[in-house]
Amino acid sequence: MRLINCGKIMRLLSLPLLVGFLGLLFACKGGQSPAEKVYVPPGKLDSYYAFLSGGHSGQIGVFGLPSGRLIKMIPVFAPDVAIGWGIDEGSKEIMGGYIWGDAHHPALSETNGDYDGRWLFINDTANGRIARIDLKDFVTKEIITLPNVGGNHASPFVTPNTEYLVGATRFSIPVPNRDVPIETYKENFNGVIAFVSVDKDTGHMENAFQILMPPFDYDLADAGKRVSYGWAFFSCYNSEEAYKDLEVEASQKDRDFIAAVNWKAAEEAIKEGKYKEINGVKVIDPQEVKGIVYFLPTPKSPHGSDVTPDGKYIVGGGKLAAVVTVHGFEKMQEAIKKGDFDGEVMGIPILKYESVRVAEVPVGLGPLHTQFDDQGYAYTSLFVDSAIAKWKLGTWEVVDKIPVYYNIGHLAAVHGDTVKPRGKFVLAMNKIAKGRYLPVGPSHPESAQLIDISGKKMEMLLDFPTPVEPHYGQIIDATLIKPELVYPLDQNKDPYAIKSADQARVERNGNRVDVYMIAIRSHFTPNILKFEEGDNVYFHITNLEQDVDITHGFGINFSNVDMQIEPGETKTVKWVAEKPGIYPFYCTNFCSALHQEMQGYIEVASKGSK
Ligand SMILES: [Cu+2]
Repeated sequence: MRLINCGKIMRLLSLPLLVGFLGLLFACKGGQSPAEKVYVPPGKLDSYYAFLSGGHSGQIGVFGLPSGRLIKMIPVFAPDVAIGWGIDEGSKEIMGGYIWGDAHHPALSETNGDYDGRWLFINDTANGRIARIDLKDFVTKEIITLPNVGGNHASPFVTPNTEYLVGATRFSIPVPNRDVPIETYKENFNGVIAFVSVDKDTGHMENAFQILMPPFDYDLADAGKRVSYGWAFFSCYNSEEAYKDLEVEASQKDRDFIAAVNWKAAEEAIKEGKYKEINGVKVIDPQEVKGIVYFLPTPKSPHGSDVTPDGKYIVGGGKLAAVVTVHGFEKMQEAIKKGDFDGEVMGIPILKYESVRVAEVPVGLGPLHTQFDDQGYAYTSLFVDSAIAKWKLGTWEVVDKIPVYYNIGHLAAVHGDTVKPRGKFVLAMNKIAKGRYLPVGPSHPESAQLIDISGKKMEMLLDFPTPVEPHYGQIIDATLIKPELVYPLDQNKDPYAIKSADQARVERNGNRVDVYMIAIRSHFTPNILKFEEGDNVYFHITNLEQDVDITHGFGINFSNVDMQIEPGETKTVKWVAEKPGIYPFYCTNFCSALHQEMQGYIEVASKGSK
């Protein structure tokens, strides 16, 4: 008996002892366990927003950090039937006829080189576009096409006061595009570097100017900041100018380039009329206008082109190299002044490698992208090594390395590409997540890993799956974003808005029928509608609610019509009365205890029967 009692006591004691021991261990290590560092208790909010691109889903994922919780998918280039993105007339017009886009690089707007929480921009690599999302309501407001840009990849990185977003060609094409033999690639194809201006009050985007470039593949970019303000830096590969079998043919040379563009000088050239217009855009030809662009030789097929927070250095990540190359902005200026060139391509001087290079940092294999913290350290993703290297700016020594799982592409630190990085965390965006999550068939999710960078050694905290495909991310302090939680009804300026049930009505003009409808818990007015076969019906629905989170939906049976209408918002959707019959419609977004009763009927009479 005594023995059994003893065993029981030991077992009862062992768990608290173990917990106590582990607690002591973490306390000695400086406080919290990884779980505690990412735990956000029920009812509490995350401290950071992470915006991760959704790749060829054409969307953007909004995650909370440090928890890694997915909060929202923002539809941008692709339809979203829940919200009605691509279904209602307004969003259809913004999407411009395409139903897909390849969303790669989210870029937050900046003021004085730091994120200001106003807008989020993202490129479409496939169809040469940039979209603007307003962070007041996390809705895509505008999509602009960049003419002459074949595959807009190095985009839309912002200049320090969001004067411009940049764009650049990944797949060179003839400019203007025309039918020429592909074999005449070197003679007839061009890259283009594009600058899109952003209105500082409205965010409205316009094609400002472009620079004609050799037919290389332009990859990523970063704007100069502080001392290098007025410049932008674009990595490019395929300086071999190959048009087939790129895997081999575009990997021949030891060095490709980072193109340094003096956008202030380009602005002057435009003012002086030194451009020709191609497809409605002012295009500068560097063979005719000197001093706008220079090439910095960079090994080897560089991907990342990242400017340090002080603006003094440009870090090139040569994805087939074992080092990152650090160029000095000051050295570059001196070399330009001295004419320290090593030939030229298409009128663009190539600066001597030794004259611009400050350091080669042996970070490891396959360096892609570099971010920065608030302590003078840089963090470089290593695709081949599946790791992140931490290294010191100035001494150029590698001080730490952490494995990630695996094949990391990009990484994002908190305000990690601004003049004021916040440190805290770096997020690894990994391309392949074999076996990392519960299996769901052959298509695996991608994977993000959150790493604590506040200490001397990096510490892995958390894995979470991400939708297709987080090429690139931005992490911003949550206090800088203050979204509107309802649209004030009294400020609703939609031409089809109505502000009360008495204004609800049906107006007919030939076979066009306009229905002015309201939605409020838990009914639509009107909710019995009669049309004739062949009528084109435009439903203009205003959600009269002013309470937070009382969104209504509007879906019509036997059709492709569904959309959400937010409190205080008006949306228009077109529906064609194609076939006689009865068509129920209903609220698709749960709104109240009587949500199920929020419905109506449409009667369509056969043509000429009434
Ligand atoms: Cu409802």
